[in-house]
Order: sequence, then structure tokens, then C-alpha cells
Amino acid sequence: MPDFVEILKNRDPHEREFHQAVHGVLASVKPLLDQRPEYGRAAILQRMTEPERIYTFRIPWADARNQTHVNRGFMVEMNNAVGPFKGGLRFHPSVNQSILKFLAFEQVFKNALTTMPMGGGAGGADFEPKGKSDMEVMSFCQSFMTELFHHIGPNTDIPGSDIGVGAREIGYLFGMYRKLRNEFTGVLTGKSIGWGGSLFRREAPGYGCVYFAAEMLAERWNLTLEGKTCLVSGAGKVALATAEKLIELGARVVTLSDSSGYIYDEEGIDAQKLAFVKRLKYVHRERIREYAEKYPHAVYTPLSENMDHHPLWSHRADCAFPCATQNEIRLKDAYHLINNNVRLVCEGANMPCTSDAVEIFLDKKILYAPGKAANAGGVAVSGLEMTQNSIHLPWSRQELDKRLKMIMKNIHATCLAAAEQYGDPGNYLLGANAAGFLKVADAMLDQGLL
Ligand code: NDP
Ligand code: 2IT
Repeated sequence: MPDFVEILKNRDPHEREFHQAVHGVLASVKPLLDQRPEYGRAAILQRMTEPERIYTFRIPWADARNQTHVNRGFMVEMNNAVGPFKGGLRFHPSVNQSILKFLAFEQVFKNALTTMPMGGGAGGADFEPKGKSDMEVMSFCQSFMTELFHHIGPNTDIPGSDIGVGAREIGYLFGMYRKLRNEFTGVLTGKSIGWGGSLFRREAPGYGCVYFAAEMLAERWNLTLEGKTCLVSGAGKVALATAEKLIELGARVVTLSDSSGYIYDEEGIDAQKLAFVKRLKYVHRERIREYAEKYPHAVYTPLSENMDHHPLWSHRADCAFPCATQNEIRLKDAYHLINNNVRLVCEGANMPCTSDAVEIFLDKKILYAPGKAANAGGVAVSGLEMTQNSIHLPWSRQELDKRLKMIMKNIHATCLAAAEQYGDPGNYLLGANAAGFLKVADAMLDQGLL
């Protein structure tokens, strides 16, 4: 059989990110496909890589000067064998079908690992929320929902947040859905607390990511995060919550970034400095360079497009938490990390490491956690939000935190057990892919040819 990814490449040559995500799973599930010929006969792999359906649509909206703009919206419904489609909405100028297919594909495995009844999907638009007023963002969100509402529902497809989509956007989207459908249901996650949201949904992927890292260190090397120097990239929802939990556990966080540049604070970012960044980002929607204005001992380094590496990953540290976006750690960065003593890479973002960078981490046998396992706390708390909405009961912060910790601990154990079973103990990538694949593949077999 010709290389499976080659077939996908020939079919959709422009979908680079999607091919990368499929490639990342394929090596892990090959032994499984060899052992279980019924998967081959039922074309499970072909069916898992062909979305159930994709919608693309026009989103016209008007800016503050009454100028009309047109963006492109997408909804990728990848697989609903274990539950309704569930995944994030991303608003970013780089959004295209390839990026959303990669996110939806990863989401299928991630959601399976949570053990909650959620299939995988992803949606979004090539819209840039940065620099827009609240009114402009509302105009865009309302227009987006006038199409999206045809396709989503609390038992069909339940979008949540991702890059560029937070409580503000979810609020405008939910309001329009409620108006159009005349019903109040848990159709979106990431809602505000006062009207159906879950406490600490915003913090969940970051907190969960740190719980996963702590679990890896404790179980494998009998160590803790206390005193560890950590590199964190990004300055959004996932990055700031990751930094917050790391600081709480006594780690020394020395970096944060956005797409324009990064800051390095050798003294460590403490709770007070982080509170400043949270205000900067969530209230004023400002850039990370402001950190170095406020704390002049910190160094701000701007980034340029043509760099072949990201200097944030060249600092000496123990752990790295890429929490911004895909492919932010490339081959050269992976070598810099290894040569600078980093022994744990835990992915808060989705697919932040290129395939060749991942190879280095596996080869060097450092603790490497793929996003589909490490950042699953976000969608898991979305799943808890759905449960709360359907039973019409709120849960306390302590209750949710307890559940999140348990879910991350279970995902960690599942990955380790599957890695061992399929012949490479300690390989979390193999474990996550194999365990996620098995659950979805068996559900597809049970339900017949669809
Ligand atoms: P946010 O929009 O809150 O923050 C994104 C951060 O990453 C910003 O600092 C942003 O900088 C930076 N960034 C975004 N795109 C790029 C880019 N192309 N190049 C460089 N920097 C970039 O997003 P989230 O924190 O929600 O998401 C971050 C990552 O975590 C994504 O990979 C997402 O898929 C993943 N994730 C998110 C979950 C969630 O629930 N939100 C759950 C699990 C994973 P700037 O402001 O300059 O754009
Ligand atoms: O990548 C992810 O898991 C998310 N962006 C969260 C999706 C969700 O539906 O909460």
C-alpha cells in the first residue's frame, strides 16, 4: 500500500498542517493496524481522515466606519462515533481548512482520552479580533452565528474556545444563537459564570497541562516542579493559566510571548507580575512588550518573520511549555532545548512541535507530552460544563478542580499503559495515539459502515 500520507497529499496538496497531524498519529497506530486486520477491512483509517462533513460560508460584517468586510467561516465535523462533535472555534487571520482539519483530527483523539462522550470537530474564521472594538467583534460574531446555528446544537455539535475566542466572543455567539433558536441550551462552552458557564473553564487547559507535567515528573522520575525553571510561550488563555499554576507550585517561570516578541525575566515572573500580565491581556488587550516597560530588568526581544528558530527556546531551563500555536518549536529549537538542559516538554498548544522536533525529544528520551494528552483539561472541563448545563446544576471550584486533577491523572496512566502495551514504555505520544485510536475505531466498528 502506498504511504497513506502521500495519498492524502496528492488529494489535498495544500493541507500541510493536516498531513502533519495525520503523520504524527500514523507511526503510533501502525502496529495496531497490523494486529487488527478488521480495522483495515473496515477502512477505519480512511474514514477517520475524511471528515464527516465540512461547511464553509461567507461572513459579511460592518466595521465602526460602516465599511463592509467579508470573512470566510468553517466548521469541520470530523468524527462523532463516541459523542457529538466537540472542539474549539478559532478566530485568526491564518485560519484555513487545513488548520481546522488538523485541529479537528487531533480533537477526536484528545476527546476520546478524556473518556467523556465527545466526538471531534473544530471551526472558526480567518477573522482578526486584535485591534477591533467590542462592537466590531459583536457584529462579526452575530454574522458568523447566522450561518453556524444551522449546524450546531447541544446534541449535535458544541463549539468551545480556541485562539482568538474567549468569554467575550462566546457571549456574543451564544446571544445570537439564543435569539435565532429561541432556546437556552448548552450549545457553546466557555460561557460566563452567570449564565451557564463553568468556573475556571478559562484556566482548565493550562492547569491541566501543569497537572500532567507534575504527574510525569512524579511517576517517572520521582521529582516535583518546585524550583524548576520553566519556559512558557504565548500570553493567552492557555499560557497564562499554565504560568499561574507553575508559579503556585513553586516553579520559576522566566518567559512569555506573543506573535510580536517575547520577554525574559531572569528573576522569575511571580504572582504579582502575572496579575499585571492578566490585566494587560484580558482587560486592555495589550502586547507583551509592555511587561518590559513595567519591569525594566526584563528583556523584550522582538521577533522577525525570517528567523529559522525562536530565541525563547534558547534559554537555560528545566522544562518547556509551548502554549501559543502550531509549529512554534522547530528542529533547531529542539536542539537548543536539549542542549540547554530541558528535560520535559509539555504541550499546552495543539501541535506546537514540528515532526522532526518531536523525533529529537523521543530519541533523547526526555519527558515529552503531546498536546492531545497534556492540554485535554480544557475540553474536559467543557465536557463538565455540558454536564452541568444538562442537569441544570452548578459545581464548586473545588469540585471541578478535583475532577480535572483526576481526569489528567487518568489520561497520564492511560498513555503510559498503552505505550507499554504497544512496545515503547514511556512514549506518551505512542500511548496517547494508540489509546485514542482504539476507542474511536472500536466505536466505529460497533456502529457499522457509515
Ligand atoms: P489565545 O488566543 O488566548 O492566545 C494565543 C496566544 O498565542 C497569544 O499570545 C498569541 O499572540 C499567540 N499566537 C497565536 N497565534 C500565533 C501565531 N501564529 N504565531 C505566534 N504566536 C501566536 O489562545 P489560547 O491560549 O486559547 O490557545 C493557545 C493554544 O492552545 C492553541 O494552540 C490552542 O489550539 C491550544 N488550546 C487551547 C485550548 C482552549 O481551551 N483555549 C484548549 C487546548 C488547547 P498574539 O496575541 O500576538 O496573536
Ligand atoms: O484544543 C482544544 O481542546 C480546545 N480548543 C478546546 C475545545 C473545547 O471545545 O472546549
